[in-house]
Amino acid sequence: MVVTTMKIALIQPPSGTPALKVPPLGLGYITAVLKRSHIEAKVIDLNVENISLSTYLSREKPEVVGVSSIVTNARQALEIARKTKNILPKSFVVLGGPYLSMMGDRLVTRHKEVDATLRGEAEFTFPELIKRLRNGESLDDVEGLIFREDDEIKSNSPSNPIDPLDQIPYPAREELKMELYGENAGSIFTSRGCPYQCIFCSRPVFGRKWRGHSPDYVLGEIQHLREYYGISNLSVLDDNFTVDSDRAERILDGIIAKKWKLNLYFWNGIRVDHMTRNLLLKMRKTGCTAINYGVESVDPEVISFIRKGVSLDQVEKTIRLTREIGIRANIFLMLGNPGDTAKVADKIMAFVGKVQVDGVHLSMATPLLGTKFWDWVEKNGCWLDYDREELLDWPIDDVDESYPVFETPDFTTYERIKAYRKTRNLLKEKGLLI
Ligand code: B12
Ligand code: SF4
Repeated sequence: MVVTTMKIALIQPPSGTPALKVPPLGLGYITAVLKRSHIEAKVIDLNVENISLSTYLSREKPEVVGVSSIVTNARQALEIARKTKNILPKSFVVLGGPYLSMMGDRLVTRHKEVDATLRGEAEFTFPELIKRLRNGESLDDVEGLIFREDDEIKSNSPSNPIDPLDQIPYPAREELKMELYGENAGSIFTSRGCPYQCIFCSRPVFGRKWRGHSPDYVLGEIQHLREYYGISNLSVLDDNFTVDSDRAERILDGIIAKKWKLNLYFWNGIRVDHMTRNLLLKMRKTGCTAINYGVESVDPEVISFIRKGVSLDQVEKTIRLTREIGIRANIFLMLGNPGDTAKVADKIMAFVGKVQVDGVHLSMATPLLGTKFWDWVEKNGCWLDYDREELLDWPIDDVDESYPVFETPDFTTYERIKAYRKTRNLLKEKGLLI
């Protein structure tokens, strides 16, 4: 397909409830790299913008429509692709993001409304794709691309993780409606990837190779957020902020030296075994108010089974230390991991009774394609009525109505739902559910 003029729309699909009001940083990074080459793209986040997509498409007629997707908005992403093709049959529709990055070639194979998917980090591959489309060149070696050509599906080799990370510009937040993101407007990535082996964790985009931005890059981005958007709530979204503790300390030292008043929140989970008194004290000094620790289970056998690589002793010690230093210690827990039984509710409540935590984020354990957890269910569990081909019914797993997608002989569907609801209710009664 040859596209001669290049009008590009990048769309973040709506995610249903709860609404996701977090700036789409992935689209922001891509837009920033495009801008460096003087290519414009219009970013539309349907979670916060009240516009009719059909009207927009009919009026503006973008030639390339890129749609971002995670597993919970995959259905909406495909719906946007369909709508686009109905209104603009000649447009080139490409999907990106974590969902399709774990799906292999099955989306392009099954969905004629999707011309291509672009797996992995796309700051360099997407501009390359645009260049090829604009010049009518072959798409054969655009890394990460899976596309349809004359009814044949072609799958190019994957792209490499971007390294060094500082070569990418800050996300083009000026192209986002930053005023609509409330306290999440200050979301930031200081690193990508994680080298650990937790069996449930899907890292289809950032992968296992950890890469950190330099402290100078990070401090510059925080300064930009403060100056241009008046941000004081800073949410660090890294998969693993503390892999390089020296780098982490230098970032914190920089914030302290600049005397910035920040409400720093380590939102996406920090490993308890990476925490030291020194790091915590520095976090406190920067204005850090809360840390979410990725604990996942309070059962030592389950922790070992899911290869979290920490001990309950470390969990308890780090939570105590965090609270002692004056930072709220929240924990992420999953219910229904390999090894869990109907007793899990009691175990969780006994744990939170013994170890004072400030909050618990409870999820129903749900396997993502490509993980060892998925393979374990294939071998040891029994899938319930669930779309395993496209994962379009993947349950949002941290709400009351969540449901299991598999059961095991020693932890049945009924028991899973009962234990999940019971734990959530008990945590709610104690004011601990976050
Ligand atoms: C912020 C975040 C959230 C936020 C908002 C999500 C959002 N705005 O989409 C919140 C808190 C709401 C959230 C919730 C959930 N999340 Co979340 N979340 C993240 C997190 C930490 C960061 C996302 C992000 O901004 N990344 C940064 C940017 C730079 O990366 P990116 O978006 O992937 O973009 C790059 C590429 O993917 C690509 N790309 C992206 N879009 C597009 C579009 C096009 C056209 C192209 C070509 C390329 C492209 O280029 C970008 C630059 O390289 C990721 C973890 C991670 N490491 O990404 C998990 C992650 C996306 N979440 C995940 C999950 C499972 C969830 C939950 C289901 C968990 C739960 N407990 O319920 C819920 C869903 C809730 C719901 N209602 O739907 C998974 C998704 C797995 C998957 N394979 O789809 C991830 C990957 C975490 C993980 N390791 O498992 N999440
Ligand atoms: S859960 Fe956290 S520590 Fe484990 S592999 Fe994923 S990002 Fe790394």
